[in-house]
Amino acid sequence: MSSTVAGTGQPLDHWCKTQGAAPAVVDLVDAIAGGCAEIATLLHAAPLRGLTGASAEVNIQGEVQKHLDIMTNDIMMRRLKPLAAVACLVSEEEDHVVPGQPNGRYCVAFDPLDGSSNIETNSTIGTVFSILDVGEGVADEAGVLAAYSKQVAAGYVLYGPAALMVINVGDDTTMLAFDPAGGDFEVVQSGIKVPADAAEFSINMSYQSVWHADTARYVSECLEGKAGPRGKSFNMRWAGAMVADVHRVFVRGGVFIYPAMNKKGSEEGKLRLLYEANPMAMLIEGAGGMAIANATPIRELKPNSIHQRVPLAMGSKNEVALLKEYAEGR
Ligand code: AHM
Ligand code: MG
Repeated sequence: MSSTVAGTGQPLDHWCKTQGAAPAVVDLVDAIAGGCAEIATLLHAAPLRGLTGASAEVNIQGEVQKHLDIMTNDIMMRRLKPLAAVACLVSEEEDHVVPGQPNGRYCVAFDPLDGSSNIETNSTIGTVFSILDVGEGVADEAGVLAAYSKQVAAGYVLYGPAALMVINVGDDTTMLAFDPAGGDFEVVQSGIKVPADAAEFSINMSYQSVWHADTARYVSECLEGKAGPRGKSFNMRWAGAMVADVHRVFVRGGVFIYPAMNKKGSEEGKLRLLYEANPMAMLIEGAGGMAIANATPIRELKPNSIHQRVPLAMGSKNEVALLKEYAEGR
């Protein structure tokens, strides 16, 4: 008996409509999907075109940009900026809010290429996005930050052996796969549910010496296995790209952690609230999981800048609840 789940053939825009997304949001999602399809093609050709290395540019966060960081950002900007519904854009690769159209009402915040240190090893990378209803004509940082609770859609596209999209437009978290022949994403699994319990965690263990006590306690109890307080064995995985690590959580449960650390520059972890943590949090919550920054739900955090970093733990509800309990005692 095969455990393969075939696609339903339902295209992305049709699925968005069945979820009750506003027509303008469907248009935005469609444009994002088009951009991601273009990025998937670009990534396939990148080694042949000598595009897997670093550029001479550094972004506002002091990170050296890869050629592909810049090119994928250009693709998303080119696709989104002219759309009537776009009030403004926020990108990991842009220092400031980028204005869209005067009557646009939405801000699309995105990381065009997440996990870009995986580029040179030909490992999984992705694009992450969040759509905020900022109100007509809002194109400044204060306006974007004020709309933090008006998130109408979120998703990511993972460029692995297949290009997969996981998306939520206000209801179900659903997975779609890109069909290169048809040029569209089609539903492969709707209404994803992250199991409440799991026995797999994902954290970069090399930072152990600078973890806070609550993170160290959670991980060491997992490592103690059956004989320890958790009474079961845990597996560990770290892909080095959040999209890949969180995708695994959607497929088989688990917890993904990028914590606050006792290390200069990592006091608030690494991942950015607006275009990395928030979109993943909407997806995880839509699938019945939990997403926290220390002990606070990610989606309740009021951002103070567009590139703000947050500590992050997300995934199976009971695992994240335990991390929250430990963080409360910090
Ligand atoms: P990026 O957006 O610059 O690629 O950074 C984000 C990535 C995440 O995808 C991943 O989880 C993390 O950085 C890995 O960081 P580290 O190398 O510290 O483990
Ligand atoms: Mg990133």
